[in-house]
Amino acid sequence: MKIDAIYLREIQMPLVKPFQTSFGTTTARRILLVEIRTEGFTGWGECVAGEHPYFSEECIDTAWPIMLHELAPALASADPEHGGKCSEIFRLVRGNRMAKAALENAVWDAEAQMRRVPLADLIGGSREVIPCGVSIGIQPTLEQLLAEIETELAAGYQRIKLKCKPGWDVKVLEAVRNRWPDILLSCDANSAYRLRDADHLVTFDQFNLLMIEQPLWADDFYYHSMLQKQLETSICLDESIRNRRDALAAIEMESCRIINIKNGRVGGFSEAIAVHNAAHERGIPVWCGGMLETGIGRSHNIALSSLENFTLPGDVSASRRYWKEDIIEPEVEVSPLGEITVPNTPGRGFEVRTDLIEKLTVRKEEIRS
Ligand code: OSB
Ligand code: MG
Repeated sequence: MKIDAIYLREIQMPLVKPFQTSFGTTTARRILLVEIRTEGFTGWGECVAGEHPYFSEECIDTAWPIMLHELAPALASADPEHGGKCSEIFRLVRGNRMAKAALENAVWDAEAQMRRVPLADLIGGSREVIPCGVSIGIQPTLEQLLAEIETELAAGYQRIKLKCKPGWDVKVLEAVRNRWPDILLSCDANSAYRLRDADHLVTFDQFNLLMIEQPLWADDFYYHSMLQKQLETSICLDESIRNRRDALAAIEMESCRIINIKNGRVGGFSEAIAVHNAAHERGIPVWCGGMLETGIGRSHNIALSSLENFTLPGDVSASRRYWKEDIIEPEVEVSPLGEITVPNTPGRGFEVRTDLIEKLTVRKEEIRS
């Protein structure tokens, strides 16, 4: 494809309600969007890096210059044949996977439009609907958490994931399990524990959790494998899995029994598909994680979740849980069965609301070949 121009922009959007994890609270998102103009089509990508480098080393203020000075110029002069070529084009830039993913995914988005196929089909997806869960942040009180869970279950969501940390874990899980003995329930620590907490984490086994996500260090497989030996509950790795080789190492070492795949965390669709395939071949189920995305990232997550081995409900949920007004049309909706329908129209399957994006834009750059 001949790339005419790449636009980078930052938009700012307040969340409907604050989202608290073990590493902090987010009340408004600063989001870096990519727009690639090519042969009459416009591909969109979203950089999922956070406002701070807390989830990973990347944040929006590191992704911006890397994209502006390194990745976007390389891409604009390379005219890639398809999305799968991007990793080669970005080869010299080490790391910065969220920045790379935003550009690569915009190429896949444009390519799907050009070929007149749904993005899900282009990446090899087969599901018509995807099962959805929700990730619920740490709340000011237990009562507020229970009310929130009640709302999400009534909306149909198939799995409840609770953010946890020392001091917001056993008592909370106990109260939730007592109230809802049969729901699919999991927790996500975002690296809040240490191996010395193993005896404490073993007590989570009594709550029949689907998984405990990323209990230990973000860069670790070894100690997770030691912890997994002590737990009945399956460990799911999120932060630790950066690419296919990491997935293979984690599976081989039995550091986890489930993998969370995030497009941004692994560097885009190509590597996400590679992680998916590696896990699939080894009988390890995967699900699609979320990073408080706008509709653009969300539409890409929906396409990714259509791959066969995404058997567990993901964190891909309705636009209205995050935004008063999303930047796509229609907004992402979840059925009363807790499912999202994978679009069957060419491209990402959602229109981008460019007028609204223009209003939300706080900075913008153009890159030409
Ligand atoms: O660890 O999955 C995570 C949000 C921001 C950073 C990390 C994570 C999350 C979530 C929210 O859990 C998922 C979502 O609803 O988008
Ligand atoms: Mg997580």
